[in-house]
Amino acid sequence: MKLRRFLIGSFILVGCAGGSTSSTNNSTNNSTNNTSNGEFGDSCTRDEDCNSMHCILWAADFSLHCTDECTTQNCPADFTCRQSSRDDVSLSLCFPDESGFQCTDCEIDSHCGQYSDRCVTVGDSGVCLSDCSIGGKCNEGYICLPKTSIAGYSGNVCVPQTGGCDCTAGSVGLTVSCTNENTYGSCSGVKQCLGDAGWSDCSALVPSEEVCDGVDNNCNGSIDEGLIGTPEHCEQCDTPCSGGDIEGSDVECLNAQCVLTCEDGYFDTDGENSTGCECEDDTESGTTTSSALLLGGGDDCDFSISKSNVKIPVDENGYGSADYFKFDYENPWGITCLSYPYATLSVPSSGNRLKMCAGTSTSESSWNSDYCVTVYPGQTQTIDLEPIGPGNGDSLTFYLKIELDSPSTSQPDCSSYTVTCGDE
Ligand SMILES: [Ca+2]
Ligand SMILES: [Ca+2]
Ligand SMILES: [Ca+2]
Ligand SMILES: [Ca+2]
Repeated sequence: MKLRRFLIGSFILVGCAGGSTSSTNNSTNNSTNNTSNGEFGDSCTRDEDCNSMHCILWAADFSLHCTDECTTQNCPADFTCRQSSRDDVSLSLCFPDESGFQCTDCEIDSHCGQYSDRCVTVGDSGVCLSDCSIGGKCNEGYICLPKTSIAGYSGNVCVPQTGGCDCTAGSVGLTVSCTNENTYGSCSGVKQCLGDAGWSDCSALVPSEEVCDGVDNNCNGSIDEGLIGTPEHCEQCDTPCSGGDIEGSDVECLNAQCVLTCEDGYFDTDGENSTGCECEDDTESGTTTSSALLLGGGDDCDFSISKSNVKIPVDENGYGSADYFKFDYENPWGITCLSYPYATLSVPSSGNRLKMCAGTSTSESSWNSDYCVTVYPGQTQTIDLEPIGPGNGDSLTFYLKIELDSPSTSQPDCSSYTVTCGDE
């Protein structure tokens, strides 16, 4: 009974049209496909998915497919024209020959699925038998006979030729529906009477945990549910999204496409998912004047301090923050030393156009715009900073800000520039 109620529950959830399913072992293979053009045999989830407006449950793969209306036995091979429901005789549809219920135990009609199968007393107990009111067509081993169901319905149903659903020496070849059930689900199939040897094994799948393999392993009507479309099975089974295990990188699968996202401070500058967000911005240079990296200081002529391995990464989604540096300058006592502090920026030819400005206050708004340079890729530019009066021992702290000159037109880049401060 568990299978029947599960079938009915599933059917109501998806809300499709009614009718009686029947199918043989191999009946659906030729007609089933995974594309969804709404044609006969195409997968569907609701009536509106089908050109015919009829989406029904097929027992063989326990999933929903489009079918067609019929009036006589003019359905494709391995399909039978049956009434669509027990209560509505006006609509007939093509159902797979194997219903999933034939000769299974029942007490009431609804135990025999959502369509037109009936629960009929055969021998001492109730069994499900398929409706054959249209053209009297039954599977091999069955004959279409008038019967009255337990509920009192009178009509033609497919009755085993041997008179019962039991497997006896006289009913060799009788095929009945069967299920394999376990904690993972319930799969339906058929078994055949082998005579004295009893029933064959049930042809149904043994339900198992759903794995990504194109098969409905747990027979719940969905193939690879919860797996296809994940980063491990993004476009199809076993096509994992790469790069997610790289520091600063995350990947997700959106619409069957691997999408790489970078954490703050990381950039995908090569556009390759497999390398993740391979470009990490330096963190030492500071992002404001007050957090500026101290390059060092000089209290004598002709000093020079350089800092390389600093960068402003750019990728398709954005760019790193501006870099701030500072250095201390003290004019020596000797009046022969000319105080000409400077700052130099060198941009590699593969880099973006950068801008460097300098000032002597932590308040950028007070900086003199004369102390700015724009540096093109492959070039070096110098700012000659404010001289300090000779020989008086004054000292100053210079601040430097380096940023993209044109963020909107900058190209993906992870190259490092070099900044130098000193006195000539
Ligand atoms: Ca499944
Ligand atoms: Ca599967
Ligand atoms: Ca990358
Ligand atoms: Ca930086």
